[in-house]
Amino acid sequence: MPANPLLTRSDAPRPKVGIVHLGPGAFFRAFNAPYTAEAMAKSGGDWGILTVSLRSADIRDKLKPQDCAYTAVELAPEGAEYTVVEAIEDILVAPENPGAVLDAMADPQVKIVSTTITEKGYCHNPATGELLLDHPDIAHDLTHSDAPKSAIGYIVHALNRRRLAGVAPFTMMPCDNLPNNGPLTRSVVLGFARALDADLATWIEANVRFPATMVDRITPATTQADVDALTAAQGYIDNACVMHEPFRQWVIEDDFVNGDRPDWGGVGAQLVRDVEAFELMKLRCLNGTHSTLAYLGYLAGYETISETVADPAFVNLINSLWENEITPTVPQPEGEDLLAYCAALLKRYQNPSIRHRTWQIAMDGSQKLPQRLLGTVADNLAAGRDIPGLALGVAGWMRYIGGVDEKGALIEVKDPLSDRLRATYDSSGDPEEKVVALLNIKEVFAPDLANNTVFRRAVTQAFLRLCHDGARATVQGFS
Ligand code: CS2
Repeated sequence: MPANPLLTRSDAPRPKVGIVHLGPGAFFRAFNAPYTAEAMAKSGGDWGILTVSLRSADIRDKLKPQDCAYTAVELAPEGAEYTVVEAIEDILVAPENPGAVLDAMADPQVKIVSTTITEKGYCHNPATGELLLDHPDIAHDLTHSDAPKSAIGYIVHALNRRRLAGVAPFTMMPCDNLPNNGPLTRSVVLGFARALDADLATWIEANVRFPATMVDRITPATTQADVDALTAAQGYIDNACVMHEPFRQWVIEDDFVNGDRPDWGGVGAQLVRDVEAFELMKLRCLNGTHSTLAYLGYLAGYETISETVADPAFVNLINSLWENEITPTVPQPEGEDLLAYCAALLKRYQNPSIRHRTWQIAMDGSQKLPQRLLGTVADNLAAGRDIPGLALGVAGWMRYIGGVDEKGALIEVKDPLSDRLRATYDSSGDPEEKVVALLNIKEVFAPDLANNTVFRRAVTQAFLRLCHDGARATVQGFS
């Protein structure tokens, strides 16, 4: 049998590059790039994307042989749909050629820089949102303007090049799951700029736009089995393919330098004045229950989200979370119905075609918990409401980062603070002491929350049940 050919790009006309996107991961290729490809197909414009990997050459090595074309595979319960996406014009690996990245970001033709760099990519304190000036990459980038390591370093040094060249700035559009991601990005960018050059900071403050966004599409990591299944279905090899659910929602604050942006609104994105209510809804209703299912589901022995919600006890837990602890803290965004939104979330989680690993969602919990669970906790405590489900989710994270599962097997805990978390867990004595020690980690728990007796007691009781009865029995006993 002849070997299957590699995916080849069509001979469609190539637009100029108008967007530099930092973070070429699966979510960007399942979400941002398809929206932009559709917007160009509908309304034209030079919105070709140059994407940049800040670390690894892996995705570059998969995309370049295909001339940056790839397949987005939509996995619905009833079957798969395949779309070849051709919005990426080129890809760079920043450590190989930082100058080329800075040149591209400083090019007047580039109007937007966007990011999917995960929560940890902003080099901020998750509990306070402040830039970590002592972060090794930030410290490096403040004295290496020609070869940054961090996204923030690239953004500020590129803006400085535009300022010095008399070129208008780009719009800085974050697309990560962070609360008020526009203002947060503005805060860390200005924090870096002020440490570098006061005049630059003043220029950025006056001229750069940081539109907030809410992004939503469940996109599990691509496996070799996914690549092989695509080859079997389509007859070509595509090592850069991505798998995603049918649902997508993009809410964008319509605030761009000179109004320059693709016609995303023409292909389903919502351009609004204020994204905050949509962000809160999504971060708390989706990501909050996602993380709760991830930690407790993993400990209960479930590999994926769909397997976890096949257990009625876990469905009971997240329904109780939505009804009693999450939606009471979420103002209903314009045009949304929160109860319908949560019911739709459960259907999305139950999609058997989406193999979204609990282990993948469990990553980087120290960067995720504040906006996914702890803000919700704080709002409930302030309103005098109990938080049994949220406390169980936090306790599940604490048990998970202990690094040993309920069968005694090691858990590969991926987190920027993993060493410190594990050391804190191991060096503290009995379960009550472990909870207190972990609550004292200020990058995750703001002191006033860590010292709240209602919260501390609820997390301790949940943690003790997890340690004594295990996750499955604890969730089954939840009411
Ligand atoms: C997930 C998110 O991995 C995770 O932390 O909770 O990636 C989630 O799938 C997306 O936010 C859905 O839009």
